Amino acid sequence: MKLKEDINPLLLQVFRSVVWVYSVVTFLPWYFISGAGVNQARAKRVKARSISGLPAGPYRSVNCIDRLVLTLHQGVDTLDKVFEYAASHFPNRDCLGTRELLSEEDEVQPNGKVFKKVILGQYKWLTYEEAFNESRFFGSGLAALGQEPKCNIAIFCETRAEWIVTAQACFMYNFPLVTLYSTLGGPAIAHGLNETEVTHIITSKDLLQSRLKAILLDVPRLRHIIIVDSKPTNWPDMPRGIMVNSMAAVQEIGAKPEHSKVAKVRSLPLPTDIAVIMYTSGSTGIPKGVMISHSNLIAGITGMAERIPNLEYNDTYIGYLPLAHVLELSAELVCISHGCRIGYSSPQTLADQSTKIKKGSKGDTSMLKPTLMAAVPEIMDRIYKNVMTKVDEMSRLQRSLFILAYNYKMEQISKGYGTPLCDRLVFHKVRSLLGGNTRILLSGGAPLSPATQRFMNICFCCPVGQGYGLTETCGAGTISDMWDYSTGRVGAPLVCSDITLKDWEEGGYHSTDKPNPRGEILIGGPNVTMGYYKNHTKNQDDFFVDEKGQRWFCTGDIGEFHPDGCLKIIDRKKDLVKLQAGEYVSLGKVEAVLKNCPLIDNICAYANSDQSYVIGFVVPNQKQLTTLAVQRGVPGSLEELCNSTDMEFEVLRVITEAAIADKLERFEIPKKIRLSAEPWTPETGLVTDAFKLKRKELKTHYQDDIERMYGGK
Ligand SMILES: *[C@@H]1O[C@H](CO)[C@@H](O)[C@H](O)[C@H]1NC(C)=O
Ligand SMILES: *[C@@H]1O[C@H](CO)[C@@H](O)[C@H](O)[C@H]1NC(C)=O
Ligand SMILES: *[C@@H]1O[C@H](CO)[C@@H](O)[C@H](O)[C@H]1NC(C)=O
Ligand SMILES: *[C@@H]1O[C@H](CO)[C@@H](O)[C@H](O)[C@H]1NC(C)=O
Ligand SMILES: *[C@@H]1O[C@H](CO)[C@@H](O)[C@H](O)[C@H]1NC(C)=O
Ligand SMILES: CC(=O)N[C@H]1CO[C@H](CO)[C@@H](O)[C@@H]1O
Repeated sequence: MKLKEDINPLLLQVFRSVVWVYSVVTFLPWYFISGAGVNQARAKRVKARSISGLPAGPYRSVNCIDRLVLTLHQGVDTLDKVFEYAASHFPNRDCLGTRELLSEEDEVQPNGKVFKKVILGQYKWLTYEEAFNESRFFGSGLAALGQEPKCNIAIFCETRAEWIVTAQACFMYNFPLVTLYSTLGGPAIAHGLNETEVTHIITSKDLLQSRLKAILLDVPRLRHIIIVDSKPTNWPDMPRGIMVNSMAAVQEIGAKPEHSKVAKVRSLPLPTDIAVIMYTSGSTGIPKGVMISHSNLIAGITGMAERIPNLEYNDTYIGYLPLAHVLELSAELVCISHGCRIGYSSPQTLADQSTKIKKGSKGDTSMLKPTLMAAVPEIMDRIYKNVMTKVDEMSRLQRSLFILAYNYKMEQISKGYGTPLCDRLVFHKVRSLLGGNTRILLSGGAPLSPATQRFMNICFCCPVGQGYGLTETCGAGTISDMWDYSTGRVGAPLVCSDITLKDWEEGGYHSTDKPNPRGEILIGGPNVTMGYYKNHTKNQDDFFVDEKGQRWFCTGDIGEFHPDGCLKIIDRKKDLVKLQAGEYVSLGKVEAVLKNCPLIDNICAYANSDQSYVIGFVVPNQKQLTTLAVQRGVPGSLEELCNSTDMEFEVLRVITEAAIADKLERFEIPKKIRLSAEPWTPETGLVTDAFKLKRKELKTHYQDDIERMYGGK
């Protein structure tokens, strides 16, 4: 996708000449130094092959065609050994970093709302040895408080250094760690804590007060609450004698000689023991706990690490996604296994412009200058839209230059070339948004739109990898090759997993399809988890063991394998609806196409099988909608615009044009829509933490509108 703009022909001429002269002068030496030819070959090479020779697979990475790779370092087969390995190899290197809070203030906005703003100081680091000791003492302290090996323990906490210290303590002492997202609803959290029968929970002061306190009565077995960020204080109003301790106090207990002696005889975990029970919100129903063993996680991080070239102890990773998400947990464990630094952050303090950072002070990326970063598409989309707004505000000349450079670089990238001049002059400023040192960006959790992926690739001057994996497969599945500049694909299988396509008759996907084999994605290998906690029925539906003893998970996603062994996600089984006239509509496909439309921030397509057409709920892009309204002479606030039938008609017209241009079938195009002024966030309960649509909740939320759009009202 190109950025479009009427550009002054003279300027175009000047730009072309400058670039031409520069290219001629530098091309030959540069071609040999940068190895553009090699880059191109590397991008196009075959990355995975079907090991059976059949189009359905199993497909396996060419880097491990004989057998899957299970461990990172010889003999390191449990997570406590991974940390021990790192602590003995990199004892004095920085491990976990947290910024000091210098001051905090409430800032009143012009509209009367109050925002909390913070000024943060330098990163303060724990070395590997210090972090290891802290974990050891914390584990032995928990044991002294009555926590038994192989009995579950819960963590309900924001992403921060103490989270990883806790996790490592639990790995060492073989306490299976139950993780819960902080955005899950009260009943879902109570369900998880009650189902896993935990007696101890690690949390933060904030979450205890705002979320946990209200549900304590529904978790009858809970006895101990450990707060990571509080001085030892009294918590008088706890029900039925629940004990509250600070993490520091528990570590002090654990450091006492009589307790650390117990530590010597701790029961060591086996590779098959459960390391984590991870509750995933899922897009339907109650959350499910996925049982992940030590060997699962180790296979997963082995696969992930293989896709990050030159991963070294001198890399810096910025941790800010929820650690209760398998992508973030695996990424941080990968970093620890290689001795990298992890600096902690949060979505509200990430950049200088972030909402909680006081104007004029530095955001976390500026301070940390990370080299590695993971992101979910939602965050990348936000950056994309921010930068584009900035570009719109530039002077005409600056804007034209930016767009010229952008389109020029896109052309060069697709040929395997770099554009050092444009990088230095034009994209330098955008790149500094993330600190200026990023060498790899990894996106996972949901599909990243090709436009955003290309944009990040061009503006941040580093490869943008896309991964595909689920909690059930321990995050492992595929990650795209860093040299691969194509978009819209999720890459080849990791070295720890095999991927097979299974025919799906109703959806019309077969491994014999031309030009590429298609079908439901099954992921197999040592990374595939032990299944759902206490749900035998669902385990039998979703998991199976093949005749060779390999375990498989049926993902419900539909994929297609390209000739170079890369996978493209094209559909989802659950999202298929049969219309009244018998046509099948894939809601996911319709949404994926329409989301590329700049007017649309988010869309949920909906169809009833007893109706003949598709409808949609749309979150329009505020800026674009306002512009469109001005053009059409429709007055009103954002909410009024969203309620106006005139605007509904206008947006529908734009959507229909985009859909036809992208070759959707006539019956796939929404015939009616409902515009929503409120964006969908995990807090509204309409999308999951990974920003996947929760169709059931959306349906309930828009019930009245559905009836109206289908002519009931
Ligand atoms: C960590 O603990 C070991 C053994 O208790 C001790 O020798 C070492 O000095 C400690 N290291 C740090 C950095 O506190
Ligand atoms: C907690 O779990 C027990 C069974 O383990 C069940 O009987 C009880 O209803 C559950 N309580 C809540 C509040 O979910
Ligand atoms: C880390 O060190 C290696 C060599 O030791 C070097 O090639 C690499 O560029 C360094 N990476 C960073 C991010 O500084
Ligand atoms: C098992 O999972 C299925 C599907 O999500 C759900 O309907 C059922 O209630 C679950 N059973 C238990 C015991 O949690
Ligand atoms: C827009 O419509 C919604 C739902 O129909 C209603 O609750 C809201 O008050 C309306 N807002 C305006 C500004 O008309
Ligand atoms: C839980 C699980 O599936 N574990 C398997 C992991 O892989 C090894 C080797 O393939 C198997 O022996 C385990 O049973």
